[in-house]
Amino acid sequence: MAFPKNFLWGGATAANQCEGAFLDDGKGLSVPDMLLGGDVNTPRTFCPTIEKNRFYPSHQAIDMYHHYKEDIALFAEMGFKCYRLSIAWTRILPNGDDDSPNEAGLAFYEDLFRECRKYGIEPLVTIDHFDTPIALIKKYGGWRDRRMIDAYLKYCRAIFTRYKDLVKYWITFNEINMLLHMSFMGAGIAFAEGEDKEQVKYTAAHHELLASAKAVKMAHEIIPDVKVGCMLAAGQFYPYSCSPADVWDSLEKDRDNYFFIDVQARGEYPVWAMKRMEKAGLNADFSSEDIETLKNGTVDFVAFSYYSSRCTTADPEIFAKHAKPGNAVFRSVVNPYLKSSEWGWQIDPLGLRITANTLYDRYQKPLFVVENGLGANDTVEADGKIHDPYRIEYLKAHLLALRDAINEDGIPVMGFTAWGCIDLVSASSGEMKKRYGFIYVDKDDEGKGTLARSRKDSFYWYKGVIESAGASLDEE
Ligand code: BGP
Repeated sequence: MAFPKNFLWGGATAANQCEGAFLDDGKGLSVPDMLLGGDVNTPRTFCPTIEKNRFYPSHQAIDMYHHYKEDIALFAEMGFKCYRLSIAWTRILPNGDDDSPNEAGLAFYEDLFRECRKYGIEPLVTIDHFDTPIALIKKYGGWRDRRMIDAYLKYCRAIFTRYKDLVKYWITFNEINMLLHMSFMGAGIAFAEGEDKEQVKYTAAHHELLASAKAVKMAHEIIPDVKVGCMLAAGQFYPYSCSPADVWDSLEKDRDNYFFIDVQARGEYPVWAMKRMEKAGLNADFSSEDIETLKNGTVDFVAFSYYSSRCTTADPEIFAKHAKPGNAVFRSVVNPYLKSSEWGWQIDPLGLRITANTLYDRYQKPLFVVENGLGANDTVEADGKIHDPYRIEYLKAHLLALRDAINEDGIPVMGFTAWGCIDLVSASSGEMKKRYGFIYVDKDDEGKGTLARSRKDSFYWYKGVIESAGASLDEE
């Protein structure tokens, strides 16, 4: 059984994880430029000034800034119909809110989009992928300040106007719900001592939701036939047991994340969120104008990343006993029914079908799987080959589950872009060795390597999947 005819098969990357060239052609600094590397147990640390002799993984990354033609040619060889990438806000507006955009930055992406189109590859562009400009953090303290909305819209206007004939698919914020879990990476927010964190987070969330709604409206005014989506870091919370308290706990944890998409897809805050905020004494600084803005800026599709399901319990003792080790972003307990990756991410293909069904039941908008994949250590053999059956196995199982969601459950899914289709810097750990790619990049965690690209076994496998519209998944 095949996937739909116009299914957008492809891969996904983010500017700060692959481009490098962090100061070239007038680019300004953004959050990832100041992050040092970590590892599976150690979160990345922010370094407020750039210091010599320290290694910043994103400064060179895989230098896609200078390799994009070669990389897009490889994507085309695999048969990509779509390439999800992000624009670096500070290549366009180096200070985040400059009055006129930086022509060199605009020209870079224009060339890149033309290169995609040359091969019939549809660009899908994330406007802000964990990329808050440092200048705006200094000026406003990140998204806690309402003036961020105008800065973001200035940036949107510049890119919508310039690329209106080249880009028809957009996502306003990468994994918007990450703001609650990684506030600095997600929204440029550092907390002062004793500050009410919840108040700051929900204020920032309100600002991002308004910015997103206004951007959706603006895109529809400027770009003919445009489709604009929101994006969730998805993965259903399962109750650790069938105790009602665990079920309630999982429902509440899911709501924390769905909250954002509830607003972006339906145009209003859900009742439970209003109640919860009222009880917590949180003030979202609503005006009737805000209410109108949210109503008029609902998205055309719901995009999501899916790596794993999550698991939770209301019992603090059980939680402590089974808590996931490492620096997991979502606090979760280990699900005893699932295996884990080398980085402790649990592998649950059926969870993708469950998540897709839940999202569609909730929103009735077309879905787009814009990230999925396995981060793993790869070995280059003496003959230069890279055998990665584990990656193929992971992706195959997830694509089969997605195909069931489409063909068995009837859910409209626009496409699938595998995360890190070319090896890149890990967002959570800054490592290179946590590789997701079909294309191997010769670069290590100390920054050494030739940057040469080579095809892994999964490269040929994915090419076959796309060529057969998914029919090859039925082969042994
Ligand atoms: C998502 C981010 C990506 C990406 C991916 C994998 O949260 O949108 O930027 O990196 O996760 O995570 P990691 O790189 O930490 O393995």
